[in-house]
Formats: sequence, C-alpha cells, structure tokens
Amino acid sequence: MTDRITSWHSAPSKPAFTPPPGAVDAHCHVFGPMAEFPFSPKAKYLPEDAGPDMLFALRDHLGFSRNVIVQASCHGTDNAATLNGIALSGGKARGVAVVDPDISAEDLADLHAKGMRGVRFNFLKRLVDNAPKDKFLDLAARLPEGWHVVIYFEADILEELRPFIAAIPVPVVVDHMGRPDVSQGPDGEDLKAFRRLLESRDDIWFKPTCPDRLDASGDPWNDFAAAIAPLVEDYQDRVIWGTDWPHPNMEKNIPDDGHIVDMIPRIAPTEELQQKLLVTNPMRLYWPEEL
Ligand code: 0GY
Repeated sequence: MTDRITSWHSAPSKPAFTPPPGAVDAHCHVFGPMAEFPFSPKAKYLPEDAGPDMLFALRDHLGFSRNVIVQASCHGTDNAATLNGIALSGGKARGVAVVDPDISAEDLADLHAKGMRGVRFNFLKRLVDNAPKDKFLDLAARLPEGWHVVIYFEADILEELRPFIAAIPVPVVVDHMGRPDVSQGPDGEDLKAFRRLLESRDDIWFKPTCPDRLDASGDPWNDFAAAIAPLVEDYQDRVIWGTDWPHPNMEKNIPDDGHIVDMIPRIAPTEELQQKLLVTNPMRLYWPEEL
C-alpha cells in the first residue's frame, strides 16, 4: 500500500435543495483518525483521516440532522472507529457493523448497546478477500432483535446471489441498488433484474445512491436521475438515502456533496417522497422507538 488517498471534496457547495427537518444521511463512513483507530492490515485502500468532526460538519453544512455510519472495508471487522463516531454524535448517529461471522452473542449485544443496528455483507472482490455465504447466513439468524442485513454487490453477481438473499431471515438493505448500469435507462436489463429482486420479498430495501459511482456521464448525472426516479416512485416505502461521504477509494471524479444532495429532488420530486426517503424510512430502520 502506498500513499494515503483523499477521496472527498475539499469545499462542497451548499445544496440548492433543503432537506426536510430530521433528515438522515443513511450511508456515510468515517476513516480513522488513524493514530487512534488504525486501518486493517487487509485494507484495499489507505485513506486520509476523515473522522467524526468532519462528518458532523458536513451533515450540518448539507442540512441533515442524523447519520447512519456504515463500517468501511478499510477498517475490516474492528468497528472501533465507527463506534467512536456514533459515541461522539450525541445520539444523532447509529451504525452498520462489519463483523467476523463467528462473533459471540455478547459482542453482538454490545454493538447493539453502542448504536449498531445492522451488519454489512460486502461481496465486492476489490474491497474484501472473501464473503462466506454460509457463515453469513448463520450470523443473520442470530442478529439482535430489530437488526437488518446491508448487502453490497455488483449487478453481474445478482443472479448468483438470489438464493442467498432469499435465505436471509431479516430485512435486507441493498447498497447502491446493486450497482446497475444506469446508462441502460429505467427499463434496462440491470434495473429489470433488480426489480425482480424487489418483487421477490417485500422487506428488501435499497439505497438509490452514488450517482458519482454509477453514472459515467458525470455531474449532473442525468443518466442516473432518469433511470432511478421511477424506481424510487415505485418502491417509495423501501428507500433510504445517503451521501456515501467520504466516498471511499474515489481517486478521480470526486463528487461535490452539495451536488449529490441536489440529486434528491430529481429522484424524489414530491415532498411526500422526500419525507419518506430522508426521514420516515430511515427512522423505521434505525430509530424505530422514536416514531
Ligand atoms: C461505499 C462504496 C465503496 C466502498 C466501501 O466499505 C467500503 O470500502 O463501501 C466502493 O468502493 O464502491 O459504499 O462506500
């Protein structure tokens, strides 16, 4: 591993769109700080520090109220940096952990007490060395009450993953919609296959996120907006949204987070949709006791 990567915009613009009160950025990460929370020896990229202070400053700048911090692959299965972010948030952050599938019931209960509400199964070979489906299923069967599984995969392995996803005994949240090719449009093969997955269970949720990763046409990501708006409309009770800050491992085309937020009214054009996407739905998954 060589130089540390800075993957975030140094001065994101103020978005034109104002999120509703209580809006949740339900997909973001923290990196380090490395001196306190070293990266995993197995990390596939080595980022600069992007700690909780930076995350909370961005949250306020963009007009959000809460964060869901997803354990990033560069921290492996040591959730200390993510838990630190949750602890420093004053109740305004919860998290999704990445754990060794053999984790004990006591350690899962401890993660719950500290604000975790799900586990992430990452199937991207460029990010993790292995993803043992059988062990993941064993783990999913003994998660704390109310937890869900967050799953990250690319469109080319969706067919292979169908039986695995069908066997997960708790709600499932799909990161970045399983990375469809949005240039195919709303009726393209990738989104058709993803819709079939959504039709297979009514407790599969998804994040209509990461235009910067999914739309090669670049900012303002018109292909993404055209392909994804119908999906949000059709499955509006199962969508949650996030910035993906600090955009792990993005070395070029680093997005302006203000522009990322301005994608929201293009994929969720009514106030009702925006309320579901940014408030009601993420609160149902992460702060159900407050509803
Ligand atoms: C994302 C996407 C990516 C990275 C990670 O955990 C991670 O390192 O999730 C990616 O590289 O596509 O959701 O942050």
